[in-house]
Amino acid sequence: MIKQSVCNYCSTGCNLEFNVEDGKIQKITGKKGYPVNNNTACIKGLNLDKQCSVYGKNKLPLLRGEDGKMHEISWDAAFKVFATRMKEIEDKYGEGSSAFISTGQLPLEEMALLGYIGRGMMHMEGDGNTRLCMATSVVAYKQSFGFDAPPYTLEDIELTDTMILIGANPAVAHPVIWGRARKNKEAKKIAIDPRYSETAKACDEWYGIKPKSDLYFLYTLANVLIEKGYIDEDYINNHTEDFEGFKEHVKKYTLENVEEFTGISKDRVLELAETINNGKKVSLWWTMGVNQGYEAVRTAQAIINIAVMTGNIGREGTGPNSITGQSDAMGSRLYSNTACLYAGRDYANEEDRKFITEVMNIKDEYIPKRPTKAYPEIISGAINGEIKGMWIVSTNPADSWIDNSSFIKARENLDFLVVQDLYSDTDTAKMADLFLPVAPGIKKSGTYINTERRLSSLVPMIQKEENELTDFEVLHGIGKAIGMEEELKGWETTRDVFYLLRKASKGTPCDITGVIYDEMVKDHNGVQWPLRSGEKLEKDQRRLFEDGKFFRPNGKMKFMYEDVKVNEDKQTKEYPYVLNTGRGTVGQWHTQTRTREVQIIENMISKEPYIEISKEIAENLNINNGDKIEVSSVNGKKVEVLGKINEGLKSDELYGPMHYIETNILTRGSYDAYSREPSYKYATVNVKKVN
Ligand SMILES: Nc1nc2c(c(=O)[nH]1)N[C@H]1C(S)=C(S)[C@@H](COP(=O)(O)OP(=O)(O)OC[C@H]3O[C@@H](n4cnc5c(=O)[nH]c(N)nc54)[C@H](O)[C@@H]3O)O[C@H]1N2
Ligand SMILES: Nc1nc2c(c(=O)[nH]1)N[C@H]1C(S)=C(S)[C@@H](COP(=O)(O)OP(=O)(O)OC[C@H]3O[C@@H](n4cnc5c(=O)[nH]c(N)nc54)[C@H](O)[C@@H]3O)O[C@H]1N2
Ligand code: SF4
Ligand SMILES: [Mo]
Repeated sequence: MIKQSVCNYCSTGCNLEFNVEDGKIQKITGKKGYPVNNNTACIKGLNLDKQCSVYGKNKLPLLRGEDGKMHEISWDAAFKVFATRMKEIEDKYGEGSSAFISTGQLPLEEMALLGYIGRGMMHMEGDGNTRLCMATSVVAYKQSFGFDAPPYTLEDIELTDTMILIGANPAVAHPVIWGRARKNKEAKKIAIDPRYSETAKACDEWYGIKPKSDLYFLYTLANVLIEKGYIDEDYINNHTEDFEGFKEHVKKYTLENVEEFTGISKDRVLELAETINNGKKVSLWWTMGVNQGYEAVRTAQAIINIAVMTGNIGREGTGPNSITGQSDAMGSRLYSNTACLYAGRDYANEEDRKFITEVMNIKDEYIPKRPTKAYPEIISGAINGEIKGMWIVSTNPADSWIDNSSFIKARENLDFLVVQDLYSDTDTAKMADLFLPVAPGIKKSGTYINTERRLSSLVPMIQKEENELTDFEVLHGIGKAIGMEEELKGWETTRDVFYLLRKASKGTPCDITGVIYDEMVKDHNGVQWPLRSGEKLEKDQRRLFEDGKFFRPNGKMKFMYEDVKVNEDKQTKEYPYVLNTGRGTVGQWHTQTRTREVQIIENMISKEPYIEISKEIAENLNINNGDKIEVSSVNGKKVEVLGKINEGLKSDELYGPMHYIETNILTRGSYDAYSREPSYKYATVNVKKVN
């Protein structure tokens, strides 16, 4: 039997066809005709059948006993322990003394239920690993457009004539999207990245910018575009606010200083300005090289400003386009009840609260009064004793958190740590007091929203085994154990929750009241939000702002800007190099808990942790490719890893793939002021050859 479902790795949201016979997945292929990935898929999606096939065999929860070891207990006992211990913590330390940390990797129905139980019923703080990833784009779009609204449709990649990629490496991180870009042979492709990345190599031009100098560069570029009159005055006059302020602001970012600050010569800035002006359909795409920085929101907004003032928005092949990361990053940021009230609503808005109580049948006392503490504040709260209970759902902060030794410190001060994961042997799960095992995506149902706002359906491919529960079922078990059975009426199935969320979206920019699940999402081509009640789904590709109306009260986009800040982490004699970090290979997914199950990926990658060093560092320190090196960081930690020479790195640059725990031992805890997203891609370090 052939069944269709969405891949639950990255935010591309490829749909796959699973050939299932005798309760086993025999073959996986890209779904033909699906608007995202027509027939294609990457190595991760094609090996989705390998989930929990080697690891993750335990189906019953584990509780740490007095002997310090983990012991199997029944699900009922586990739910009881959860409820009792969390209640004890609230009684002893007060409201807000426990927190959950969740993910952009669960379907939105599970996220919504987690938000209801955690934030609503249990009064926890609750944030997601999306804070490590998309928070910058969320804040940038919200301030500029009035809503967290990425404007594009993926077809814009094929329609654009000028594609500018800023801090994005889709050749590795979004291979199917990159495959579509490569097909657009006419488009001029430009990569702005300190590294000569896989994507930069495949582009027509590479701007090897100094790390974290993008804001200076973009303001200078904007200044040149304005001075040369390469702007769309009609668009600016009719659809934007405070362009004059922005124009004044960027005047001080002159070509004279640009090379010193950014490493890019003034001629090349001029060249880029000409390219933008010559393009009829210019699109600017950004990912983590922008989002993970100490002035990231303003950098993302500088990209937005350039696209809008040149009239490159709301038309085919244009846009200031943030690409998301995790499979449901978009769903979790809008529908999880963590960053905002359901459907992008506001906790502080009385009308929004009232509407949610009515349509979702949630009592007002179960709607939080304010947004949560952000992830960094949850971790620092645990370190300083404010947070005593923690529930980690589908993320692995022991590896992925910035300066990750601070997570160990946080853990040491917790009274109770619960980890809910596929695997009991992740670095985080190994520290848990209570471990809740769950079924992998191939055994459950729900809805994901991909990078271009498309809803698609996760469909169970194979049956669960005895005692195996999905996250949805675990959440229900917890809800009942805390005495909220009555409140969960109407939330029985993922389908129930989807329809609650659909109702909650009414009248918002992400309105999905017109979505009919079985006619549009499941076994179909998916739907991009919005689709309002009564609207027909006429096109597979829909972009926002075609009418020039934005979501701010006056309908206009607002230019957001601020002075460039000095990077506090300066290169010194002691720490003369810069550690950049990010994805390593197409096959490796984050902290590798899942992709380690796929033998062909394992055969291709380095099992031993490594950090790449520049040719110059290697020569100066007499390091050969594959030698052991010690890397020490400004954060006071050091690691021993293999040193791999990468000629595409700047002379003072190192690159640490995030897939190995060692990389985040070295990163330095600094954050963007507005989004609180960690600045993962810059820490000063030193290197030594280990003899
Ligand atoms: N194979 C694979 N694919 C993935 C993932 C995975 O783990 N494995 N993860 C998914 C997730 S959650 C995400 S968020 C995406 C991330 O997707 P990307 O953001 O594309 O990936 P990264 O490698 O984190 O970073 C992109 C680039 O930013 C550059 N960069 C670093 N500092 C700067 C800077 O100061 N300025 C500029 N302009 N560039 C800079 C880096 O050199 C790097 O090439 O990938 C998704 N896809
Ligand atoms: N240095 C550096 N660090 C980074 C980054 C970087 O660029 N550089 N990028 C950051 C970014 S963008 C991201 S998104 C984060 C990602 O960081 P993490 O979220 O920590 O990475 P994952 O390995 O995807 O962790 C997901 C966990 O959920 C489990 N899991 C999978 N499916 C399910 C499920 O259905 N239910 C449950 N309950 N569990 C499940 C997996 O086994 C795994 O343990 O890392 C961040 N860290
Ligand atoms: S590109 Fe992303 S969504 Fe598509 S198959 Fe690969 S991991 Fe899955
Ligand atoms: Mo991410």
